[in-house]
Amino acid sequence: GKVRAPTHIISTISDDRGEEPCYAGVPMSSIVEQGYGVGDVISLLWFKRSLPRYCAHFIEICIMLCADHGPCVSGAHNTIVTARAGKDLVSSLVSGLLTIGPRFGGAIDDAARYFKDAYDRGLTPYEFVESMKKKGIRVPGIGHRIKRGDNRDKRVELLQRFARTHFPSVKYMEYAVEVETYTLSKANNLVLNVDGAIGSLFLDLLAGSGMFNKQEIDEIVEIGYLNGLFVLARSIGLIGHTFDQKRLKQPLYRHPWEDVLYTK
Ligand code: Q5B
Repeated sequence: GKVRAPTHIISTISDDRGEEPCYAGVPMSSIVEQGYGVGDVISLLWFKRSLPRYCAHFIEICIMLCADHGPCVSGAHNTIVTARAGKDLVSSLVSGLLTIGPRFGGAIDDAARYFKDAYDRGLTPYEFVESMKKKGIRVPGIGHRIKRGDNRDKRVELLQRFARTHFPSVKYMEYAVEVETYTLSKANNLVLNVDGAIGSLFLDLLAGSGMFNKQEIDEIVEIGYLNGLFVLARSIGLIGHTFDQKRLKQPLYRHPWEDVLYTK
């Protein structure tokens, strides 16, 4: 019989060999003609399955909410400086993307990991936060540079409102809110931030949609899919900042001496 030469790559999410590309087995004509959205495409290519409409809609809301947060945040700042140095679109984009990490935008996976572990082990918010403090770890998903207890992040409220209306259960998000109540009693800047809201709500999506078994949920949380939402979303804004600087013909950026403390 025929002997198949060993392959060098295994791929399970898409197939371009036929008349039309397929994402997780769904042909492009169905995706276009049946009105799939970006959330559905992410469901197919990241989770390898079609998710219920409210899940795909939630993913789309995350993408829209995180697409940009002004020129002053780390990512946009890097992108603007790079574009003004005359670099191309991809260089400007990746220089912004490279700032995404544990402090800025890339705390979603760790928020999901720590909130899940704490909730599943039945820790009270006090026990959770104080155990993190003892270990010298900042609670991922908590804290913001400009948002405060008396100036909450509207994006978080919008995500919470959507989930309370459409999700079968929001137990992880409610736990994150209890954690926030405790952290806010310690300091006014320790709000539940957009990373923490997405991290906790995605746990609710995974646990409540009936589309994932326990092993799959653990694998998604362990691998860390969720920072991908911020990376994907913020790319939209960073590309916009690149075009903006080019359109405005902005010169090379040089930081003003007055804003640097030169000291020995
Ligand atoms: N403290 C976000 O810090 C920030 C604490 C904490 C316990 C915490 C900080 C943090 C976890 C990572 C996280 C996502 C670095 C943020 C985002 C997207 C964005 C961005 C934008 C967008 C801010 C003051 C005192 C200190 C600290 C204590 C702070 N956070 N304790 N757990 N989580 N959070 N990142 O303001 O006693 O004085 O030493 O790392 O979730 O990135 O818009 O900008 O869309 O672009 O620099 O929204 O919270 O505060 O460092 O001066 O700390 O609070 O230990 O205590 P700050 P610091 P003490 S959303």
